[in-house]
Amino acid sequence: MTIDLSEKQRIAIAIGANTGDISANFRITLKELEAGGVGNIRTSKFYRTAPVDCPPDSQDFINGALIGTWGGSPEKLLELCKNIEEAAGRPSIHEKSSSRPLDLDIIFFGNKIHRSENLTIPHKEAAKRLFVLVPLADVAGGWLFPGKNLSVKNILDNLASADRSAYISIISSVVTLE
Ligand code: PH2
Ligand code: MG
Ligand code: MG
Repeated sequence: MTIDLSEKQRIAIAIGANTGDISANFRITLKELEAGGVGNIRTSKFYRTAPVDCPPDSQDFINGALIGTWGGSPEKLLELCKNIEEAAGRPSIHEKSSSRPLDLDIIFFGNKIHRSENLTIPHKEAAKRLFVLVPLADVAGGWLFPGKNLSVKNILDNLASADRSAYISIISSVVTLE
């Protein structure tokens, strides 16, 4: 599918980290995204979440989500996110699910489905992960998942019923970042 870049897209990004100065890294991220061209940013609440499919002894994560607008290509947005991750101290080459001071995952790009060698949107795991869906529902609950006839909130509700205890644990772990 080609993407009309004459028009700004609504985008959604998941933000997460489990090492380093997470508050500082998230604060800097929001500034850098804005400086890099992301408009009208709105952020979710932030949640402490247990590591999912991570190496043993990984620390808890802080997870959130944000929405905004973007006038360039998905690849350019990915480049901006990768640059911000690297500036926060995450090596560009890393083991999958290794601990990280910052992870920025593009979840949605308008209602587009985008697949290239290094980028898949919607993010492959988004619809399966409570640590993505809970914060995403704060800012994009009604957003229809491209390729599915369900909103973020619908998918979250289904997953929350299937794993009630993990859901309760996340929603009762809202954190305040300085
Ligand atoms: N990210 C992962 C793997 N596991 N677990 C939590 N709780 N939060 C994350 O952001 C996370 C994870 C891969 O990116
Ligand atoms: Mg991730
Ligand atoms: Mg990532």
